[in-house]
Amino acid sequence: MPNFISLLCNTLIMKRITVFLLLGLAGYTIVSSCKKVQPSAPANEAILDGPVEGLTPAQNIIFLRGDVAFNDEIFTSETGLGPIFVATSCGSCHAGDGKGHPFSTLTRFGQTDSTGNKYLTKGAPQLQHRALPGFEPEKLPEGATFTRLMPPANTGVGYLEAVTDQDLLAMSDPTDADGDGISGTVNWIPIKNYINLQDGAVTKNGKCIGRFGKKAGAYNLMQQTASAYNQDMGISSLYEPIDTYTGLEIDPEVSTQTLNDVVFYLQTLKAPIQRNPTHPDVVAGKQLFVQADCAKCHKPELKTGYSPIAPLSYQSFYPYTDMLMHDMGPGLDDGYTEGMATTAEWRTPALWGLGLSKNSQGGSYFLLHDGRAHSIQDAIMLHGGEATNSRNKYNALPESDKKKMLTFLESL
Ligand code: HEC
Ligand code: HEC
Ligand SMILES: [Ca+2]
Ligand SMILES: [Ca+2]
Ligand SMILES: [Ca+2]
Repeated sequence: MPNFISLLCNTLIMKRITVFLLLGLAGYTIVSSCKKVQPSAPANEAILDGPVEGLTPAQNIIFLRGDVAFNDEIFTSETGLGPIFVATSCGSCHAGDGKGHPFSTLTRFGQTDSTGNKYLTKGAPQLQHRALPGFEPEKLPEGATFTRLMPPANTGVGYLEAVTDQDLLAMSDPTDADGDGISGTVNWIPIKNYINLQDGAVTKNGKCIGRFGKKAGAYNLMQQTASAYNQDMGISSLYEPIDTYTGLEIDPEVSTQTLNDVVFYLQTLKAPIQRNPTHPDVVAGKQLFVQADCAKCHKPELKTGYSPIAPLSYQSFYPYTDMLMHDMGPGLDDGYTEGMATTAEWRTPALWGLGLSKNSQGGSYFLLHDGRAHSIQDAIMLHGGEATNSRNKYNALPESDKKKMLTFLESL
């Protein structure tokens, strides 16, 4: 066992060094804390990556394989990259499994008419702005609306995947029946043939409930992963076999085994751990957060249903999201639709890990879907639409209470 832990710690150290070289900050402290605590687990609440507790030794090995594929495998033309692409590895956008940086955003474009996204023949929805030598990268077509998406953190996504459809539907209130001005909805997306629907999944006219991505456009982590390989790196798989350049089906450039390993890795990434949860300002700040109706969308506690991975099965966890889409008003409307999601609708992001997010963002915050908010307070003040009342409640607080709420949010 100690051998395994030092292997794990070494892997983490290697990865930290990559992040360190990449963004310059935070990496070193984490590397040194990892050294200090060897051979026991690395300083858990200061970092976002690392597995959930309770995996079997065999599962830990799959986790490590997935970790290497996610963070260390950099694609080249020899291994199938492109010919058009956005980035060369998952980890280059999701460094240390934390949020991305403005350098690693991706662009989606095109507005909808009666035929769907009217720029589909021009490469919509995702822009591949890089290309191998000899190939033409894509350009934004004139007149197309577009959005720049900041890579989200990936920690704890296995818990979010294991929430039941019934629970999501129970939280949604599409017609605002309770009259509180908040009407979270689910995004119904077409069922892909390779998607394993969860036990008791709710479907409607060949559609299932999306839950990953900024507009809840992907059903589960396999769909998110297979489409990221395909759309972000130009890597085909058994599940997403279409070459993004020619539009033709090609042989897999990544194995199904690797897809499974990466999905398992994502599923078993631990949930971020709150720091200083009992500090009086944190406790008071959480109360203010609830009083300002933030918790109506950023739900503090959710539960998982059955999961074949024992540590994820029937668990309470604390993500601060309802995983539903909300109309956030004209300020956050960027004219881009996705599935049933309208231009101003965004899925409530989880707030767990918020205080740690700047560590992977070069020391500054880049919040909201496109990273436009440079502090937690800026992010709150840009809430509109269904969150207008809640924002106004925050804004009406005395400075000392605002500070307590921000201290609470930083602790997440
Ligand atoms: C070019 C940068 C980039 C690359 C490369 C990339 N991602 Fe992402 N990732 C994003 C962005 C941006 C989003 C939000 C996408 C959306 O809204 O649909 C995202 C979303 C996700 C999510 C959903 C998280 C959530 O909370 O909804 C997962 C999981 C994920 N990526 C995994 C991967 C994996 C696995 C790979 C490699 C196969 C990968 N990503 C490669 C940028 C990237
Ligand atoms: C109506 C639902 C709703 C309410 C109420 C709400 N939020 Fe949000 N919140 C969202 C959505 C949706 C986003 C993402 C918007 C985007 O990306 O453009 C968001 C984003 C955020 C972010 C940025 C997170 C990130 O990772 O980028 C923070 C911080 C935040 N909210 C805090 C709060 C606080 C504090 C309150 C109460 C004052 C609050 N929210 C009330 C739905 C809501
Ligand atoms: Ca390819
Ligand atoms: Ca494209
Ligand atoms: Ca309501």
